[in-house]
Amino acid sequence: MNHNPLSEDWDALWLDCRLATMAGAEPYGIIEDAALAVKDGRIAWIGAASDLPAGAEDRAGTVRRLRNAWITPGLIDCHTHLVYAGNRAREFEMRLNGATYEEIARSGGGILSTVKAVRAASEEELLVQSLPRLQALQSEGVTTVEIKSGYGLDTASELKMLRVAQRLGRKNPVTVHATFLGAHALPPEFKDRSDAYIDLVIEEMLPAVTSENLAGAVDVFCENIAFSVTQTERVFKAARKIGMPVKLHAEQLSDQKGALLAARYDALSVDHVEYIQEDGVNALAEKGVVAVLLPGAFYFLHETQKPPVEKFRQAGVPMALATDCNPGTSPCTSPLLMMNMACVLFGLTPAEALAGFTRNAARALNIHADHGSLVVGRAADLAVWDIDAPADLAYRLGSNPCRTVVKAGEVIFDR
Ligand code: DI6
Ligand code: FE
Repeated sequence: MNHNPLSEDWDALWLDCRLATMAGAEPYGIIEDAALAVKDGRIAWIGAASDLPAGAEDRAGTVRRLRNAWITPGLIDCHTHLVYAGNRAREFEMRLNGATYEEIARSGGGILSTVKAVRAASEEELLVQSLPRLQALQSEGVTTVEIKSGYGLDTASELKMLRVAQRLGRKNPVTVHATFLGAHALPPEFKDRSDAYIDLVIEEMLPAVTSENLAGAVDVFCENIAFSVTQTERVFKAARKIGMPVKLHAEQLSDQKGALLAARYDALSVDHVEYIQEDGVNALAEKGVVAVLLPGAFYFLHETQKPPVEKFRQAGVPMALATDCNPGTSPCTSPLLMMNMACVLFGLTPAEALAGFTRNAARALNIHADHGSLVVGRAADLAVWDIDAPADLAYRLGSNPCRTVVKAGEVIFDR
């Protein structure tokens, strides 16, 4: 790496590299023997090195030669619950020793055990416990992450979770998109009173979240073990009233027709969607709603119903991927493993898997005008990989070939 203090045109020039731009018609948008220049956190030049203007190296403050490494857009994890306290390894062990969900729930396990731990934790403790999960994502090239609330289930605890999510974004070189998921589960104090809890979500939690500007979207778990389509629509109506976009945990365990509702409310995404039917797929296609596939939960729960990938392809529904990092059904902080599972379990191609963590994940967060593909003028969020081809990223099991991560033009780690 050379540093030319005199030159001010570009902040950095990356040479001897290959680019998977994830832009254009080609699956990867590959540029071989490439060069990429960065200025003020944005991509200033991109293309074949042979097309660089004369004296390009003198125009760059820093020149980095990558010895033919690959550069992709920084990865975007568009669906996580990574802020939480405690863990659920004990119930995992109970399950593998034959305990039923009921026995686990009766012994205090399940989602409500995480709720109890989150309510008991201070904001600092939540931050300390969540930071390593964020850093693990960053070590695999993640530069943008979505983080949901949903383990507080009372106003103070939901706000606490979202403040932690926002602080993680301020204190670390990663962009955090926080999502309010108050309607994630029914808290014990509202047992058998789910409509009253939705009243609390709409009348108290949502106004408190928006008054502190703690979230940019609203999500609901629409499922027979969570909230109905009618209850979901009440939350969506409240979100629409204040101009907040919506997302939906939909059709994870059954076909509740949540995707139809989400499409009617122009949702950014519907997530899980293993049980979505033709009507739901067509509704998503009509409105350009992204289907976020979450292979981690499918695998961890030993599910058998797969999302209709071929129907999504034929209908032109963009497919994103995410870790769904959460202590109960997807204790995972590896986008690379998710890419592999999406290919092996769901039949995505490696190119679709990488698009799932780049341009389509960007679309699921409505940031695709600026992120998720390498195009001049867009954010210089980059991941540098020691791989032979982009397909390596979904091919490998358990190794991490990420060499360097760049956030807004700044190298945030370099192996
Ligand atoms: N679907 C899931 O799989 C997780 N939440 C959701 O809406 C489960 C969260 C947990 O078990 O802690
Ligand atoms: Fe989730």
